[in-house]
Amino acid sequence: MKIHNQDIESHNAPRIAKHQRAFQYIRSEVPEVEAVIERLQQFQIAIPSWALGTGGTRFGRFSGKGEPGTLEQKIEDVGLLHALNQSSGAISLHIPWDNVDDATKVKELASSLGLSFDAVNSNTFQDQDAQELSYKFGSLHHVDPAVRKQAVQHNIDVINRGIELGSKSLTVWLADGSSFPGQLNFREAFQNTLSSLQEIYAHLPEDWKLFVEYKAFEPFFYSMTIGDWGQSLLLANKLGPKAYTLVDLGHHLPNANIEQIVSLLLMEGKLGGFHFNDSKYSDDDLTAGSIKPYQLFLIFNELIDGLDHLGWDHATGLGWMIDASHNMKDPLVDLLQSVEAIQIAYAQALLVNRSALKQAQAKNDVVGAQEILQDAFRTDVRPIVAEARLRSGAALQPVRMFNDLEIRKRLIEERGENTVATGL
Ligand SMILES: [Mn+2]
Repeated sequence: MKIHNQDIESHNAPRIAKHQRAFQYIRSEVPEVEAVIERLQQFQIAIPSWALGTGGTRFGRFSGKGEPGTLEQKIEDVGLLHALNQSSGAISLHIPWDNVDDATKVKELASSLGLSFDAVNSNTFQDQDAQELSYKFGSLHHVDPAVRKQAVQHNIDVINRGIELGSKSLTVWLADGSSFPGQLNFREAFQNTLSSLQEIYAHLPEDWKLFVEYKAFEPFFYSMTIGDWGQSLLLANKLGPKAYTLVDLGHHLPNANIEQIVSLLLMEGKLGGFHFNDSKYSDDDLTAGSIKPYQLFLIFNELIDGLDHLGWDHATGLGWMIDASHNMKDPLVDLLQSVEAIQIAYAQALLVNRSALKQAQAKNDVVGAQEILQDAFRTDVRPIVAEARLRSGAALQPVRMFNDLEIRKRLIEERGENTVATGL
């Protein structure tokens, strides 16, 4: 199915007067509102292809209906999100879950929906049917050079696929680690990983980036070979200028100060990619902003400060992506909620009075500094975010429009009840 401009207009028309009242008020309160709207319109958040179907847990998967069964249908789903919010203008593919048979056709479909291809993701955390050697004991860090070679070749194949699609980055997340003391020699595992990544790095085109993602635990419980930002940064520094650390919000131990990590990675010019989700305990992969919205705001506060310090563009300086798993809600609705939560946190962080904050810090004015941050966080910026959507030709209330148009019902009619999206 497709959403037409006329659908958007019919949704917006009865809501416009109420929106204008709310927007007029916030405009009178926030002098920089036009600059914030412009930033919001430019800010696009990539949607991962694996988040469009129902995710499972270790205990089961309760499949949704009308899931996208093919890559084309996944692209169409992201097209629906983008039509509703005009802020989801990119899709991130996962190889081999997404089989690209005809790159030209796939590219044409994406661009007809206003979408580009974000980072491509390799997968050496599962064994595939036709695969010769197993990744049970790891991939790029494996003790057997033949397994490492196979995993390196897979990443090179993914880069080549990405080149055909117009991607500009490769994300490597490794499930390499150990579950019992003594299982691994840490130093050798790290050095094997480094030399494997060096081979992959050598195949990166000039204008590409390599994102090294880390994760504190899972699937292994004693050690992860790239377990934290220090290990990722060490690899990125040794690899060279095209390699960066990728921060996934769910990949830290509980209560880690992620905003400080972000700040220091940007200080080094080594933060490259960002995965949004939220969690109560660890890698819960919940809707962005659903559990700790203040943390999300504080992270954006540091992202903006760091990006501005480097002179990097907010929209293009980092690869922004949602990395979540939806096993309770309709995945498309969950993604709409995540995008909106990210935009709200970003808009609030744009409102922080940075010169006043600097002055407060210079005077050790602890109360003043806290007040400045909380004043921005407690500003209801939803009418600003809605105005940005309105000006971009999107829906004033994307979730409401999704429900009113009965989009899921129509997708089930098109695709049937039993389609299952590839992924976890
Ligand atoms: Mn991730």
